[in-house]
Amino acid sequence: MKKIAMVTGATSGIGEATAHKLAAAGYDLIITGRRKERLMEVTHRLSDKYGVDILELVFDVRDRNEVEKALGNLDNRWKHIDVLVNNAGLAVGLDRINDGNTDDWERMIDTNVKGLLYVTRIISNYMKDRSAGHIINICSIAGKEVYTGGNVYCASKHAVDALTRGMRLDLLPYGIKVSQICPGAVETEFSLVRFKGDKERADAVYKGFTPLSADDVADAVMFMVSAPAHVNIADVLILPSSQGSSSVFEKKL
Ligand code: NDP
Ligand code: 8X3
Repeated sequence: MKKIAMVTGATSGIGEATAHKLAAAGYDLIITGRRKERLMEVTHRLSDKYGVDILELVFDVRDRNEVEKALGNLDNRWKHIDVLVNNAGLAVGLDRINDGNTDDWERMIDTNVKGLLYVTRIISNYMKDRSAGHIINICSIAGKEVYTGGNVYCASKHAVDALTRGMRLDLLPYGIKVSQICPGAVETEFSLVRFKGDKERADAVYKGFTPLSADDVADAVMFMVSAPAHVNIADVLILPSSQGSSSVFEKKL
């Protein structure tokens, strides 16, 4: 029987690259995101190229009712999820705490923490029923360190780091592996979202060094899912060679 992987936030960046590599490895896919057209494009591209079956589910991970409606009644064929990649997430703003925009804070906490929880609660029960599965959370170096202006984004990713470890303990008796990947700077739509469409500011983030690509992170996902059953690659910090910490870069400008 073919394996099934579910990737949240597969309309761009790391999620899209991960969906691509999983499809290339023969996984049937459940892909999710809010932008339906983008999801359809990904589906067409991957099913044409790799002949895999793809179920695309359009929902906002922040909306518990939408998540439950989309995932709560999957048919038996699609419930058989072997791998869940909790990738959907974002940073909004880089303001110091005193200047922080409370709407931005809520978007980050609701997406990165509560959204991940809503999805995980449902899918982990499908995995529990089969006593098998692998959940990979896309955390961040921001889940290990903090940087100026990173305050709430870093807190949300520190929460993901704590949840990964907590989930690993909780799901251990059910044979479910839980891992996380903590990337440094990856050139995706991440900074465009963080700076609310300001392309110049977003592009400047990646000037003067070679950032990670979404494919680099997807390769780490594939490394994790390809490990033998008795091996859990639990936590991977992956940085561009020119990045020393969350805020220290060797740039040639
Ligand atoms: P992108 O902006 O390219 O992709 C983000 C994905 O998340 C999109 O597919 C988006 O889909 C989805 N998403 C965002 N909000 C929601 C929501 N409310 N409901 C459903 N889906 C949502 O950024 P990246 O690929 O870089 O980000 C992926 C993950 O990697 C995030 O968790 C991010 O925090 C993390 N990360 C990124 C790093 C970087 O430097 N780029 C470094 C470390 C971690 P849509 O808009 O269609 O809903
Ligand atoms: C994204 C990386 O350093 O911008 O998680 O927070 S960082």
